[in-house]
Amino acid sequence: MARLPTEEVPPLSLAHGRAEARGALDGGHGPGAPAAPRSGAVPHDLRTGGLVLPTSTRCLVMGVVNVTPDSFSDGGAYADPDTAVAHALAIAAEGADVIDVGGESTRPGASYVDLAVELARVLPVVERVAARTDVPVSIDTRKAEVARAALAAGARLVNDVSAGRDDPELLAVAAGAGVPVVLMHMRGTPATMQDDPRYGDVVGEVEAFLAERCAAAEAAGVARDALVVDPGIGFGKRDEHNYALLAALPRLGRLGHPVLVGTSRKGFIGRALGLPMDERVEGTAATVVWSVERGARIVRVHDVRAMARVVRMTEALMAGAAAAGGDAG
Ligand code: HH2
Repeated sequence: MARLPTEEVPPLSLAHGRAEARGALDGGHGPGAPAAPRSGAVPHDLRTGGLVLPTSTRCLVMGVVNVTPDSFSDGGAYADPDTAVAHALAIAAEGADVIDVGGESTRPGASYVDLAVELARVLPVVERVAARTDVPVSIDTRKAEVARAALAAGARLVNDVSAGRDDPELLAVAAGAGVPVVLMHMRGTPATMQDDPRYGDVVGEVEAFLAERCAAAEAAGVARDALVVDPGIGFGKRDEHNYALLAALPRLGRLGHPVLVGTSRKGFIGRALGLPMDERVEGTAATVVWSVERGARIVRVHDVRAMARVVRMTEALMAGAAAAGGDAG
């Protein structure tokens, strides 16, 4: 791996206090240098509400809080607001850098959730979590009205799996609030996306889509350095498409924005290992190592404590390899 000149590598900065703080790699025993992604591309940081999310220097962990009865891996577990708030605070203590709250399942086959229902699910949770932790809350929604209300309630990022296509007003809402936006690739809608997805060149098509959605977001007033791109693992993709996109993360990083990867507990892991939903933590860990090493700057995960450690260890290995001058073999 080529080493970045030191002046191109900004110092590690913490956006906020963390229970499992990255704490200079255990009191200085680690290699101490920030990890350079394999692609060599250094994405920008994200700024929101006075916080700097240091996506130029490390991979952040986005912890999932699904306030839904039907999400694919944890549906119903946190549907009650008290349970959802407690879970959000628990994953903050486990090392989440961002808490992603969603009130609509986007699993394959999921149907549309009414605005009033989605608002009633997420708002009490966003409000209470934002009041009780400094860890920024992101709102996982396709609806401008939900984004607007969640931002007013204290959310500081918007995560839109439709990349601003389902409700074009969403991009203007994010622009007005001056918050980062995750733009994700999806083929079709959750209801139909797994109906025989086909691509001629999945990487080229996803890359072109993300570039076009970034341009659309900028045209709507979103700042360039507020954009995050996401290949949308499992969203209108066969396993071979997921693998091709995960192999192409360095190329997607060259779009110039932090790349978010959401593999956690997804079906392709279950199919690779022949394991059910509740036994996919090791498979998820493998995908997180892979993604971090190929430049992902946010991983969206359910198992925060374990994956925060996986990310930190992967970055320690990368920094150690860079300090040693690359491949030792
Ligand atoms: N995956 C899910 C939901 N939101 N957002 C981004 N940016 N990237 C992803 O890969 C992603 C996402 C699906 O996971 P989950 O939230 O656990 O399930 P459900 O959609 O069924 O609630």
